[in-house]
Amino acid sequence: MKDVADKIADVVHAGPAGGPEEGVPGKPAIASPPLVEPVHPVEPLPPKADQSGPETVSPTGQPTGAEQARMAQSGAYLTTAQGVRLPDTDHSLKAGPRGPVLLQDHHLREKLMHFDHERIPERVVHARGAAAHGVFQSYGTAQGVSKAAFLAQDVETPVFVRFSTVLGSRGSADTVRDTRGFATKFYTEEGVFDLVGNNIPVFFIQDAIKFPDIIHAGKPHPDREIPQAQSAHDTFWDFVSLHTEATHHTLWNMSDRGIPRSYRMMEGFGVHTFRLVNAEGATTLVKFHWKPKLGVHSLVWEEAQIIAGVDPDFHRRDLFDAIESGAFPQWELGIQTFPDTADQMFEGIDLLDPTKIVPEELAPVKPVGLLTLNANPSNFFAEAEQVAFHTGHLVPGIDATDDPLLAGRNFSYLDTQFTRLGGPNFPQLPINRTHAPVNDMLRDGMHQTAVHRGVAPYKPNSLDGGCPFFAGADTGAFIEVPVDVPPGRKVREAPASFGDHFSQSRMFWLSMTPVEREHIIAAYTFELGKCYEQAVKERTLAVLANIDPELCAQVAAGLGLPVPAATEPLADTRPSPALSQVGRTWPLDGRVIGIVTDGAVDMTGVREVREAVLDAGMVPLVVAPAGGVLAADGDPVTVQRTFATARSVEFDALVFAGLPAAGADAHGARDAKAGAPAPTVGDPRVLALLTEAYRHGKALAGWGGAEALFEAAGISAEEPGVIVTDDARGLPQLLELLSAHRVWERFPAAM
Ligand code: HDD
Repeated sequence: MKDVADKIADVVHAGPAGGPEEGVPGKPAIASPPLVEPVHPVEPLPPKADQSGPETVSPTGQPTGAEQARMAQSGAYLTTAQGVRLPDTDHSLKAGPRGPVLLQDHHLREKLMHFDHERIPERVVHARGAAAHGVFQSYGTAQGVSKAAFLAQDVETPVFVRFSTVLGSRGSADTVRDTRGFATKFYTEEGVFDLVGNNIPVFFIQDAIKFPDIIHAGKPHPDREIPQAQSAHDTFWDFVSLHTEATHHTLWNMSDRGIPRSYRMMEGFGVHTFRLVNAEGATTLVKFHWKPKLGVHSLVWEEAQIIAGVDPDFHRRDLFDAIESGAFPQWELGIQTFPDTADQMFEGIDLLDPTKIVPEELAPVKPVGLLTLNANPSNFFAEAEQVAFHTGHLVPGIDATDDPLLAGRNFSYLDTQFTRLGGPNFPQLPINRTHAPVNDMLRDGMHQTAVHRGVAPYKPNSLDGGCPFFAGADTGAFIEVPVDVPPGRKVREAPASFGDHFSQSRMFWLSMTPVEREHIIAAYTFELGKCYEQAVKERTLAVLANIDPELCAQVAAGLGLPVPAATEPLADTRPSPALSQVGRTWPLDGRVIGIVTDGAVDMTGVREVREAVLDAGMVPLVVAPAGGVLAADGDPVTVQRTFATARSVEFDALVFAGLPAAGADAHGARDAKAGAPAPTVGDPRVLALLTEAYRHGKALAGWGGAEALFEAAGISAEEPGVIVTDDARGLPQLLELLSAHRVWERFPAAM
């Protein structure tokens, strides 16, 4: 593990202060271009990346593999789109150096034309995201319930996963309070299967016809187009307080789940109930879960807000760095299974209602395979932007149910790609292309890149010898499972069971530990505190009264409003402990430890801590008064952050490594010789690091002047989560603290 963590330390930046190690390892240095191109360059060798193999063409006539790569980029000369070599791209063609630009400059025209059209519409929701390639290794444990080939024992399936926020635009911050998307494309041997889920197991609405309403309410106000990527505004709360089936999802958003620590530390849920079909044709209802190996962890709200400013790409960077360094994130895919009964209920829970979960205590999640993300996109646009997910992309053995939300999604995802990707041929884009042979009889259309053969793209035909042929009835997809459709009349109504909007909200609330409840109260108080409309706040309080009187009273107190009475009797429900994120311990891989040093006093101690952090599979970042390499006494230590560039939110714990005790030159005094800020405990930036980390429940350790520093910040060395030692030996205790994610005892002081 040390190697991996060591690499993360390098990738997680040399950072702005970086010394000689700056840059991303593994990436060759890019030499500055010569000012004058040689007149007769030797014929260039093929690009290094070119893995020339046999020229292959897919069944739809599209080039694949090396041929596909060659189409994107080949040769060493700059050319036009038509492949004509160019001697100059810096000057437009003019009638003399000071003369007018000539219309005949095709290169100018083509270059600007293409640039002018570089952008495509961003996704109408989930526009902001990050993605990675990986592999899914099945355990075979789902074989009894599904005949899907990728779920058979020990099958390896390539995957592409895109994580996202929902509300913000493409350039918005990662750490906003929002639901996160967790969409997985499995390139199975039987065709593409997309599991298009979220990090929250329920949804705001029960019927897809309400999707435009909830999204219009959550997006910025139509007049001012603010706020960006936020739910803390009137239109959102107006809608969810009037439309109480959104209560459960909203409560999850207001909990710590709305601000994940990392994409790597999020659960994922398929949300809907799906139907599995096994080789014998027997059916089972199922809910899909992704369980992260690193556990489920969150930011605290102040941290999330600060990060949105200091590193808006926090989650994107975290995913990229982890994968780049070899610390591949992993999730187990799990299933909860339920008998496929006529009423599609389980223990009184309506399985077709996407605002409901089935507690894991009632139906355990059985692991069926392991997802490992092991490669970053090589081109963000081509892959993360052009990937097109669809809940209707199903393979034999997995089928949809009559969940009305799912039915609408199956319609909507196909539709949205026409606008976003410009026509019906988006499945031909490399990232969307199935790894199974395609012979679909779909023809022509905008951006058709395949050169189809044959003369009879219809069935039945004799002119192409009847080709393509049908799959056997037991092997093909979209063979309808012969389940009964309940008799009824055409109505615009929901079943009575969909009318229960509060019982599971109460279950979620009761399942939270005290510190998680405090966070929820603080979140509602913050969000509603940002609203202007009194009626909206009051109506939301009335909703909260139906979840829990304490929750309602506390939020009302924060808003300075009276506490309304509940309009419904409180649900008699039991908690589901599996919903809480607090109380367990987790692996430490990839955690980031800041080692704050003055660069002089105890470099041996700094080295020891750094080594120990690496040994534990974590990432040490050395924070010093100025950048460069510290080599006072022996092996050099590279500085990754300076007092000017470090911010506490980047670290999971801080070690104050032998800083000198408070001295005469406190508060920004300067070391005359080095010209660097004096590294005393009085430096306000060090104090800010410490106090923020403390407020956010992070473990703190140190020796030397650390105790004095803690005292200066009003932190007693006796408090939980504070370790003061004589030298660098306090680390084992620190690791123990870290495995619980935060020093939970420190809340509610921190929010
Ligand atoms: Fe959706 C994107 C997840 C309901 C319509 N959705 C989108 C993405 C995720 C989800 C993860 C991003 C995919 C990507 O990374 O490209 N959506 C969900 C979940 C839902 C849900 C878990 C409820 C259980 N969605 C939902 C409904 C509708 C849509 C009810 C419309 C009726 N969703 C879309 C969309 C998007 C989309 C407009 C935007 C971009 C895209 O599809 O490709 O069609």
